[in-house]
Amino acid sequence: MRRILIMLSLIAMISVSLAACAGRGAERDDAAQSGTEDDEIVRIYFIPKNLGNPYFQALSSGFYDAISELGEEHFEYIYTGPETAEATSQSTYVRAAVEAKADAIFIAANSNDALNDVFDEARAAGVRVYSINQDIPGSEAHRDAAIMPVNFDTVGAAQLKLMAEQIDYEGRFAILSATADAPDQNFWIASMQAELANNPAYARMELVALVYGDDQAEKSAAEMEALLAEYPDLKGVIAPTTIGIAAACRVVQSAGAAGRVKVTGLGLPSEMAEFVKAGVCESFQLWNPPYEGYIGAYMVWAEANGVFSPDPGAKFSAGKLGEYTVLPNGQILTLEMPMQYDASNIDMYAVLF
Ligand code: RAM
Repeated sequence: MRRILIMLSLIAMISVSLAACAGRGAERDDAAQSGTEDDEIVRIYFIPKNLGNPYFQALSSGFYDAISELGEEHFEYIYTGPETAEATSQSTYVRAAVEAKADAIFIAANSNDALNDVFDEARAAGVRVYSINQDIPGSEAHRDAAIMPVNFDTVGAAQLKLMAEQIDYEGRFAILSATADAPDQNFWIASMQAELANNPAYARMELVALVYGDDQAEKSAAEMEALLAEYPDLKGVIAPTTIGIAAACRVVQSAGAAGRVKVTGLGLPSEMAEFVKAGVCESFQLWNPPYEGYIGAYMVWAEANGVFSPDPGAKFSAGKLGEYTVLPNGQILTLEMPMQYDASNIDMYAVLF
């Protein structure tokens, strides 16, 4: 490698021009301005749904782990994205990554299809576009592959079962989601609705509301407060979003409704530990967000070394996690099923993510 360029601080780019960024992000500006692009540096961009969500910071930490194992001098890693998660809010960030000569863009898209043209432009410019944290159902032809946290077909049923167990398979419940366009949320919610309609075990449960907190803590809390006010007999809430579940727990706790209104969903153990210990949340699920970034960095490294291209059946080695294979649908599954957390294991995971 001719040149050493390390980008390993937690960089939150707040300007599309890449001019304003924190800490060692300044190194990136110097390199861009000096025009000393180095083709041997593997340049990875990760664009989350929005900044300020600890879930995506956890995912991002996996990129750092892999990069430090593989040799920081070989990589430039940029974590950049919009402040809010509207459907098209990421397009300018994708374009900026292409401008900056990214080798690979990992993106947790805010829409199933709003970015298709931008992805096509990026790929036409020779940049790999990888979905991460989720796929873009119906638009798979516009990305190269997708790193999935788990097999998404398992999530809706697992979440509904968890809710059912907590409310004894009976009563009214609601779903508190993220944004209305979120591909991952909508996929899981559709599975929950199908399961609810078709599985007789849930015949005595009624889904009374589906509300959106936009993955913003305040809006999520306001939606949760409205649910409590509107449905005094509400037995539970599924919030399949880490921001949503924590906000819902906080509201239920301050309303003195812990135990009466069960909260479950997908949460970060580090944020949920206090609520599990206070009895506000019995159990919830997630997976291992850092693994996704870790696998992503190894995948790009394998391609840079000429031993991988993202085609169905292709395999690559992801360090301590072993070998992964691209499935026929272009997905790579980090794990098969969600993991479950409760008082018995929360401390162990809370220190990790
Ligand atoms: C939130 C985001 C993310 C989802 C997790 C579970 O942080 O909505 O997309 O995967 O929750």
